[in-house]
Amino acid sequence: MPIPTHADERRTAAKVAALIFATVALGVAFTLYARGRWWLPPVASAHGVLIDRLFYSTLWITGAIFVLVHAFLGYLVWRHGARGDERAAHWHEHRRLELTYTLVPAVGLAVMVSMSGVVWSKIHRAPPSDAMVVEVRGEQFAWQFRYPGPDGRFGRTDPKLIDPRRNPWGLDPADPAAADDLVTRDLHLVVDRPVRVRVRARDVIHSFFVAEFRVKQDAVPGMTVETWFVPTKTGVYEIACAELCGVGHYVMRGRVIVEGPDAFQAWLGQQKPALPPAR
Ligand SMILES: [Cu+2]
Repeated sequence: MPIPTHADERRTAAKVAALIFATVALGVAFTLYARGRWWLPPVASAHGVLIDRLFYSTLWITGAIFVLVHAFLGYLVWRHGARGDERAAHWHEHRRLELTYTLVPAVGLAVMVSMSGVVWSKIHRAPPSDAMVVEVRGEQFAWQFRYPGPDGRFGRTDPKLIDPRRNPWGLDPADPAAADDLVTRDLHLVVDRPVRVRVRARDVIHSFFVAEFRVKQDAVPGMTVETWFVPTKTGVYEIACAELCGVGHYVMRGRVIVEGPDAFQAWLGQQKPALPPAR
């Protein structure tokens, strides 16, 4: 068998490179075609628009740098690796070069960090005073929701009072504010109305995630963590638990229904107080 020459090796390398490139390009094309959309699900909240803008600007900035750096690396390999007998230039202490490759990325990163800081502060500022409040509770392996009822106040709860059938939320009958609390299987929200979501967990850590709202908040046992957002599109969305929480994690879904104020009031009117009547 003849020993491959340098030219043979280069031809083989070029074929492998072309094959890898074609595989990646075909993979991306098929994925886009099968999904029918470019990437993220259509955004349906006010904060989501800010997050998407930040996401894409970060992607374009880092993506452009990634391509440029690798193109430069490729050029160097092509230019200086061809003959294989050149020695690389080598020196110590090049003040200007060192300052350049330290300061330019530092400034770029500082700009991106402050861009995310602006979005973060907008998302985490105090919610508007007219926001409605709802509680979300994760448990293995379902979601439940609690509305405060006409008095606008959530009643006291106690894990010791939890009865899976009669009192799944552990509402305390001794607290008058608990008498009108509503516990529901679906989360209903009003379009364009800010909502404060109090996220809780009954057993282990779960995560309240609605992709279209770009909202993701861990549900931690023993804590009530609040987050808020404004749903901007009517429709039905999926809550997917985003924290591996046990064998049934994959079926831990909930539904969010975003509707007009009239439909919401009509639905709310049909709900019955969760607390069992006193015996
Ligand atoms: Cu879960």
